[in-house]
Amino acid sequence: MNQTVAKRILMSVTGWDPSHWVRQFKVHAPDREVVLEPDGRADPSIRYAVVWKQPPGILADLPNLEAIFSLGAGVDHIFRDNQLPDVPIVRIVADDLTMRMSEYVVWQVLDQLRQGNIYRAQQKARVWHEGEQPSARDVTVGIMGLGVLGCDAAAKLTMLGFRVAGWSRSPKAVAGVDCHHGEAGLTQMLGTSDIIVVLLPLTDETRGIINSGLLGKLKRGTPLGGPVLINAGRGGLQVEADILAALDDGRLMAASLDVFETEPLPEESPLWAHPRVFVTPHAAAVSDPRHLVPQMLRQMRQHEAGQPFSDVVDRKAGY
Ligand code: NDP
Ligand code: OXD
Repeated sequence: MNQTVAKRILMSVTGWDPSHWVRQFKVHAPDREVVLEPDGRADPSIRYAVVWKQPPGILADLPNLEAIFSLGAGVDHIFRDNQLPDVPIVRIVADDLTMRMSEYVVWQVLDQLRQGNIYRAQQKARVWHEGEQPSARDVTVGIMGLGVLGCDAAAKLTMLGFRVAGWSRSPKAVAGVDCHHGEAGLTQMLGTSDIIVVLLPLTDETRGIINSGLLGKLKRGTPLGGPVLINAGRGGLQVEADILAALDDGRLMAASLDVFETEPLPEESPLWAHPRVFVTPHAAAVSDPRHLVPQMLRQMRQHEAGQPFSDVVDRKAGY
């Protein structure tokens, strides 16, 4: 096997254009050939697969695959394939992506605090009216998912003066954050938070977690006029019919949703036109190949030098 063949990478991407990624691999590793699926299927020279929603079964057919790299921080798109080979799955943990997600969270939280929705409507109607102005110190933000992204968002919100709580699967201690875990911990956090930010992975345990039961546990009478939901985790975490019902019966005042049960969000979804819903097209934190390709290549080189991969997914936990 010659050097070039030994360093082949398969890219399998559904839903967006992989050309920027291929270009970055060419710039940073001209000695590694990137093969775009459907080419490269069952190719014995492929050592790494770089994927976003790969067709099920294709990875199991690669006889010499050594690792799977996710093009996102989330890996639920990989686990939709139930014939995965037993090789490490490496996900994205990168400052660039983390900063983008915290920008989105801070943007949405501040827009709620400073009543952006109301002032935009007033401007449209040429209305000059100064509303109530709650302070960040009066507002508690509860973050579901205290991982890489949740912890960074928590630190930035704390710096802005918000009270911050968080919920994770295992018990945690995070400076400046009122940490919770378990069912009872979640109930407590929901009942004491004014804004809920969801940064959970989609797993068997978390699927559909944002449902009528959870929305019924949200705090009443918050300084913002009602509880607010911000979901930038995954659409599969939420039951959209339950969110709409909660918006309409007053359990929820507003929602910022970046992710949806079906993506792209179908044209007929009532979420598009709801006056208290802010929709973004799964754009909270984009994976930028300029930053992420060099990081993946570093991991490949480390592996080839006999070192373990970092940011490896726990298959049993599903994230
Ligand atoms: P991490 O794996 O670092 O953190 C996940 C957090 O969720 C951890 O705190 C974990 O708990 C907690 N968690 C997992 N399962 C449960 C559960 N059953 N009950 C309670 N807590 C749970 O992930 P990241 O922070 O890097 O990313 C989070 C998610 O954000 C990704 O999986 C992805 O879906 C989404 N994402 C969305 C993007 C977008 O553009 N919209 C961009 C990037 C990511 P513990 O600490 O105990 O392990
Ligand atoms: C991710 C995403 O998981 O962009 O990184 O959704």
